[in-house]
Amino acid sequence: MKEKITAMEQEALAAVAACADLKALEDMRVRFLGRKGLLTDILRGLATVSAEDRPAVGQAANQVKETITAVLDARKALLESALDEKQAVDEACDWTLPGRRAPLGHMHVINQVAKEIIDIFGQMGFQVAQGPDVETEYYNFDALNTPSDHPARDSHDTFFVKPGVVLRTHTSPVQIRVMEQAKPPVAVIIPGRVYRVDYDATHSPMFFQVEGLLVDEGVTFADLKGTLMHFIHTFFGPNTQVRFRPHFFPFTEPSAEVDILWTADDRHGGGTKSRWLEVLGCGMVHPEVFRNVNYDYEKYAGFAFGFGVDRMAMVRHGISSISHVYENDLRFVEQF
Ligand code: 2U9
Repeated sequence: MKEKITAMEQEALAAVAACADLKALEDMRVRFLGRKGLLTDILRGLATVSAEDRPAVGQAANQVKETITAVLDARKALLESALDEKQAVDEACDWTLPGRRAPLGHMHVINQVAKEIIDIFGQMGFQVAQGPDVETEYYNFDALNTPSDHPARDSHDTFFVKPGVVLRTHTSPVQIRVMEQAKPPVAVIIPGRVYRVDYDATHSPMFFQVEGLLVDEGVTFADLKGTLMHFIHTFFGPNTQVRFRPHFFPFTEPSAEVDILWTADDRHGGGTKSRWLEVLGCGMVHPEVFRNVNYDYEKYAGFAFGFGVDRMAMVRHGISSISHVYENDLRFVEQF
């Protein structure tokens, strides 16, 4: 009898441990402890045990009942907590929700406009050239016929890295480098960052410029005018009115500034207003500049021009403050 009880205990412990879910566990409870279960069978057989042995056998049977009840309860708690965990995970995630798309970036408005400008001049045969942002005073000023007492050289206008070395204030030093390397004909366009000690609604200490240079035999101011008119009419529209105003630059002679008649969008219903806006500077390359790069100024002539890409972008898109352009607030940047 006692052996039967021990065998059943062993069987029950193994069976309970193997239960993978609550249903299987309940089946085992019925099988071992139920009214028609194995333990009940054993207790019925108690009547055949001698009166002498009966207390010990009965006690063993009770002991086994307690043991099996305990392992059933423990197993039940374990299976229930695993179930809770799975349910919690299932509820925390709504697997039916649509996925979130990663935001896609795009070219910054300044790069968009710079690319557009480069493409227009590229169509006319200009090649892109580039050079260093940190320049010597020679390339930034001297070679460009800028007198040593010119106000632009002042530390109030130019960032000095150390004596004789500056952050370039225009991309013009690149044209000097190009002419040192190549003989005419030369037709280059130079996009790049430039730096000036200047900071207000329309000026940023760092901004983007595009400059151009064309040198060949027999180049005249008419070539300059035709090239820039074509650019302006392509960039701002074919009916844009243009005027050339005499100006002064140390590196060009004669020099001019170019204005366009700009009609702002009538966003506030107050009627449209047109006004002249300065958009670029230009001129015929100064003979002194040619002398500095060993170009024969009796044989060759050239024109040059320059403008701020930021300014072009601001006019085109009606941007009121240049700081918007460089703060990279996504609410602004995403509009273009
Ligand atoms: C060489 C010879 C001549 C480049 C030129 C301008 C006129 C000009 C300014 C416009 C607004 C720069 O962005 S801005 O501040 N530039 O007006 N730039 S002619 O002339 C050169 C360049 C290189 C060798």
